[in-house]
Amino acid sequence: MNAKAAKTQPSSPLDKAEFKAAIVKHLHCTLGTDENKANNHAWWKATCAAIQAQVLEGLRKTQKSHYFNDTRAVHYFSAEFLMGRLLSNNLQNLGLFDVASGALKELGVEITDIMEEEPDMALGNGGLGRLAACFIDSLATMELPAIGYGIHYEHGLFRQEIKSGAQIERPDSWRDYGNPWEICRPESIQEVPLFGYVETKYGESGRIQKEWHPGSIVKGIPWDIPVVGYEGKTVNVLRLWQSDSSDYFNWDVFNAGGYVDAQRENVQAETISKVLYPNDETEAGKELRLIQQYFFCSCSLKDIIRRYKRAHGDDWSRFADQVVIQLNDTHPAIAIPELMRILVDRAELDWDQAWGISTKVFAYTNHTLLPEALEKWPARMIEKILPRHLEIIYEINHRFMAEVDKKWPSDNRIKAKLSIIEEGNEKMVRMGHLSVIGSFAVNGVAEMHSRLVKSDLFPEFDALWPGKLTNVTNGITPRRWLKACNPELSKLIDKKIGSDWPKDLYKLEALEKYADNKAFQKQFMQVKLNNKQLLADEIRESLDIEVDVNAIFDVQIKRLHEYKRQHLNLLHIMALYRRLLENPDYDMVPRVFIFGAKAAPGYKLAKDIIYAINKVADKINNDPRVNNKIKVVFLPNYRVSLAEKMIPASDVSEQISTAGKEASGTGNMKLALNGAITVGTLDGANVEIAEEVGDDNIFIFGLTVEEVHELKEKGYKPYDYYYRDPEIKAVLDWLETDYFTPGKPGALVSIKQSLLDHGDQYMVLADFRSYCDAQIAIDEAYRDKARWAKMAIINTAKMGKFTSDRSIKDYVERIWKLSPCKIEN
Ligand code: 7GP
Repeated sequence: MNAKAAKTQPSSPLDKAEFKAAIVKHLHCTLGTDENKANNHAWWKATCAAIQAQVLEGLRKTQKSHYFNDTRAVHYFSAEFLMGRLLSNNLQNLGLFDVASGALKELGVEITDIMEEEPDMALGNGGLGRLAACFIDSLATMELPAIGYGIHYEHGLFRQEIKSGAQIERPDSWRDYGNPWEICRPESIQEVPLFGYVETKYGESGRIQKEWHPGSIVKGIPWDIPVVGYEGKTVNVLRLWQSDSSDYFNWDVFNAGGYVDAQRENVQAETISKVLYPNDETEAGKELRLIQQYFFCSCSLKDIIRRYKRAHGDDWSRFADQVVIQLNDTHPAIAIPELMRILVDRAELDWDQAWGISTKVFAYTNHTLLPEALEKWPARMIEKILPRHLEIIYEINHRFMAEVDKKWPSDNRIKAKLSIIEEGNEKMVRMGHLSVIGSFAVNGVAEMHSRLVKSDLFPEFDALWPGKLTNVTNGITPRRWLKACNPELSKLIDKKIGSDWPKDLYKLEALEKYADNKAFQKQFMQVKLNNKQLLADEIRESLDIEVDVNAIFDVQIKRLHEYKRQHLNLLHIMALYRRLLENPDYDMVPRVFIFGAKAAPGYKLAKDIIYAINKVADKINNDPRVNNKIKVVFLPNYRVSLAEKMIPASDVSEQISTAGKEASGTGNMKLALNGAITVGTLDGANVEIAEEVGDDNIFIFGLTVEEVHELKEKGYKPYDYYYRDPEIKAVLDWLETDYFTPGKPGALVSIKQSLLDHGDQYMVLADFRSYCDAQIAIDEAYRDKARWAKMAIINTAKMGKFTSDRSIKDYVERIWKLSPCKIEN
């Protein structure tokens, strides 16, 4: 190949001149505009198109290599993928960020400006969805054959506006002006049956045959988002299904006369993938949600089987060697009876053979112990939408009950407890039980959580199948959560210890020996200060609030939920405010309390807490007596791209859930990686973070899980704390006045009621004093600049364990048994 031909190879990394030419070409030929007319949006699109050309070449090679090597692959089934923006991440992973930014600069465009044009892909609620996004980044980086399967929601998580302090939900329209990263694949459309009835037939051999006559059929259209691994070798895909009406008319049902009624069950096909349910850790229980779950599982399974058959025809004996499916919580659990249906009714395998395959294919991750999040579907609803699946679930349960009977003969209590079917007024199907029974491995997401999954949630399952329940501690991708979001710190680290840490995060430990080094401390804290300045600018622009960058930036960012206890943070802020009013000389380091949180639209108290934070903020921020010692900032519309700005600028990371309630947390890892010090309970992955950084470099407070249990047993009485601690009483009573809501007394009273009259389920008052003490310790530590810098550096240095590459390595070695596949040119 001559030199010129080599240059035009789209897969060879572009230099600046070529990149410039590519952007201009796309401006002209893809967007039909030119350099003089283009606005930032057009520049953004042209830049994405220039990158996408490279990415697609990588994708083609990856798919070819996987096909020719006939690789075993993991299929990550998740109703949520919270991807955020892709431009900066793809550039970083391709090693093209500086080239692109230089090329754009020569064209008179700032890359940071056009990055702001990209809408977040907010196809998830919170932790579970973002974890899926970090995992597919790691899978591609580690050159592992993997596909993410999910739903192509037309509207992602709602956009949050704050009006007079209250949350308003607005539709999210991330695709209104097109998404430059996705490719539609009409050649891989699938059809999904719904409703109808099941016919029982008797075959020649006397074998009972079941035939499902669906009442309606919808179409699943796949959209592929390329997932670029770090250093750009493997490009996997995230395949998201969009629903549409099918061209297919169901004569079968029509002709069945009496069942013409089934036709009326028709859901509007397009509505299936219209919106993401905005509930985080609460089960929605809505028919459309079950249909969404079945829709994407059915499309994905058929897609997997189509690919398998291309290589192996009708020989099912190798299916479980080639395919492993990870269920991201129970949302995709309906895939278990769906695969059974395909194997038994369609492929005509006998039940035991089919079950043998199926239980080697599925593995299940549990993400929460909260009872309100454990999915249960009315049997009646499943029967209506998926009549054949209900039969299969009953059959699975019937055989499982026999196994239980062998282990615990004639023990009806245990049978009732373990059954997939919960008997009661209304028969319910427990998706968690179905998932445990249908999977070969079940994992929790942090050591402590997995221990509680075994001891509290599924103890009998653990006894029945020792070793099936296990732990894989969560992780985060350091490519997005340090390299891309904190370029200044990344460059400082590169200079100090070399640049291979993004693929081997334990390398950061080499920073530890500089933790006491004055010069390095100064550089490290200067980067923090610069990041704080950027966030301060953002706060001024979006809220017109001035914050002092020398104050402690104290950050709590996560979904709004009582168990996460944003209101504990708020009560402490009110207590500080009160101390300042009583004693203007009250000695404290100035602090900016920063919140970001969305509340589920139907979660009244969560919305009340947002309102309270905003009302308290208004008052404090405008009270001259506070003398700028406290500022309270609620940044609206918390999302991935906002997290990327807040995390590098944080000094203190609030991880203050009631012990035993936060399965893992992953924001805790992101903040510590960027040098924020955690104030936290011994909950979720905080426990492991404390182990890594050491007790001197974290502020732990509050009841332990055991103490929470004991206190519950003995009878927790929140009023005792109210009467015994005058500060608690004062701040709670304050909520009842109209001090923060002039003219509207009682507007904040629901918070007080939840903590006193409704029993303070999450033990906010029990932990209040110990939390205040931890905050005083933070204040003291911050005054000692060298001590604080050292703590911050050690936090960054000790986050090696929390790379999602380590989580994926654990999954691969212990559950998935995958091997990497080198990508050939
Ligand atoms: C979250 C957990 O609350 C969080 O602790 C964990 O870090 C994260 O999953 C990833 O494992 N759970 C959810 O986001 C969720 O929606 C309900 O759980 C099924």
